Amino acid sequence: MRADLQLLLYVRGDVLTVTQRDGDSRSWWKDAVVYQIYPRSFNDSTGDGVGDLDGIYEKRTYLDDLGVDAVWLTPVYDSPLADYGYDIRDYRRVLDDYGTMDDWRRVRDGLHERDIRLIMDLVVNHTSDEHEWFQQSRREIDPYSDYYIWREGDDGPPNNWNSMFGGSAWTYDEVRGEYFLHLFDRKQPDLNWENPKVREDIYEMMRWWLEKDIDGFRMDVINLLSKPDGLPDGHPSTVVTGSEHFINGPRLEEYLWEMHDRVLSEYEIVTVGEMPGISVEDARRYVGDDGPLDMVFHFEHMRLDSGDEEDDPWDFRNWELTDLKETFTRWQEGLYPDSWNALYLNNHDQPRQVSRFGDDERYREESAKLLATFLHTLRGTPFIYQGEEIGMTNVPFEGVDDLRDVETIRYVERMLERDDVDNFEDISEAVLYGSRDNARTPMQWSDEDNAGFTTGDPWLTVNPNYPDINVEDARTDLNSIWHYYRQLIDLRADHQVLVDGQYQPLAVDHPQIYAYRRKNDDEQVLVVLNFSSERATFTPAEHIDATDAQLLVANYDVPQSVSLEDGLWQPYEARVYQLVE
Ligand code: TEU
Repeated sequence: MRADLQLLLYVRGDVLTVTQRDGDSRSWWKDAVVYQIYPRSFNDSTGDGVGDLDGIYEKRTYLDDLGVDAVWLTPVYDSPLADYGYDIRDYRRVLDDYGTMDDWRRVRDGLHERDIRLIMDLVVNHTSDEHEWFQQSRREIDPYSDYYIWREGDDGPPNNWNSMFGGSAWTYDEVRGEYFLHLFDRKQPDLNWENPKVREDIYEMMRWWLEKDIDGFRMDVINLLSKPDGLPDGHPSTVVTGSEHFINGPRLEEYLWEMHDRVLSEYEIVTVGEMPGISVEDARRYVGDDGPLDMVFHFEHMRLDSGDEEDDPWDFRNWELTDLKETFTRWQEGLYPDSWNALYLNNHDQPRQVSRFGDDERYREESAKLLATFLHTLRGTPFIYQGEEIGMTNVPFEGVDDLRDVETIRYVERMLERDDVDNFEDISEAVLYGSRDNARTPMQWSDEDNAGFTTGDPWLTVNPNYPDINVEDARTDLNSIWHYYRQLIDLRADHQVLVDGQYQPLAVDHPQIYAYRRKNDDEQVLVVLNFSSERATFTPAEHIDATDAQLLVANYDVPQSVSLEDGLWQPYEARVYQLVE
């Protein structure tokens, strides 16, 4: 809906409030909790083993019951599925596997009727090589000849850039007799944003969706759009060679402002930029009250467990709590007060959060709740990834045949070419930990066959732990992770300080406890999280006066009378207190 038609008029008693996007510090998306749906694995309504739009429609009440305010739908567009939808063949069509545009409209309306907004994925750094533009471009048919980044290369690829999925970022196209750039898979050629016609076509496509009354865009790798003149070689020792040139490239800010002025500013929507490799300083230029976009997904906490091996992106090590604190603190402080964080601990590209930052065995329930407490008590907008609300875990895939994700498969292929790797077993530990497929196995609805996701053969194996971890059980058990998420969503709605209060870290050097205070003019809240499987001691009194603190939420059964001064914290214990001044 056009912003100028949508000056929202609320009549509350005799008070008339007018809210508008610009200059409105209380935008809806700041108060929102967003739920991310990976449609292929959410719910299959037809029995073909693949999730679909009708499947999402069937679960609209589920989303409402959980209490989320918006859904981010990862790509449902027509695609040959080389990267499961991040390779778009037709921007204005949904994938046949998922249904029709009418099914999409039903999902939208089903959500809107329940006051749940719909955020669509915008993938405009690249298209599929099966997109009509690329098909014309490789044949040098105008106006599409320069829609992609083509270069001659008699002696091999035009520069040393790597793809984010490993290997050269260039592939030779027999039809055109030139190389094209692809920062992701070879089936995902990068669009040439230097070409004003490309930009105009993209803006038109965005308007087409916005006129369908969607509520926002999550913008895929939006900080990779601009590539520098001359495409200079990258420093060979960077993790992804060339990334210093294509991350936040020279014209990025200009493109984002153009997109803002020509399209986004016309609508009452939210925009979330996914920005790999972004620093907090750079993020401030792109998101916030004075930036072209509203909020940012950064990746710094996703790298805390990365090892030092430059030629192995999945060289993992243990992450340290002090690093986690340092990273979150830098982003919490760095985006205060004018910019806004998109908060997440996992998504469709990352391992399951309870397996990565918690303990997915002995303390699965406790640590899943602790992570949930963390997510909902930071400044920013929490994003819940499907299955997180029941504590879904990483998956014991049995071999390469179980895997579907292009990044994982390319990684396995590359590693097997190395002399020091003989077979899959040599790298299975890293793959089982890091593969994106961990997050993509079907949603576990019940203990029925295939976790109630499908009556057919699921496209990706179901995690064998579904008889114990599923929505049906979680909803029956009032102490479950699911009910805890509901509680946290309500808590955030009731305490404005949790949304936008200032963040102040406490006890920064404590090796087990992550504690912080949130504060605004009216309220103060104390959050204490024991991020370890051992008991811990921590007395807030050393830092703040907690004498009359009121317990708001806890993941252990603690009586209200337990004094904070006892200072003893159980494994993965999380408590949130309201401080009385
Ligand atoms: O992801 C961007 C991205 O940086 C990923 O490559 C991520 O770092 C990696 O997968 C971690 O293992 C976005 C989408 O979310 C992802 O699904 C797509 O594959 C990618 O862009 C290309 O569109």
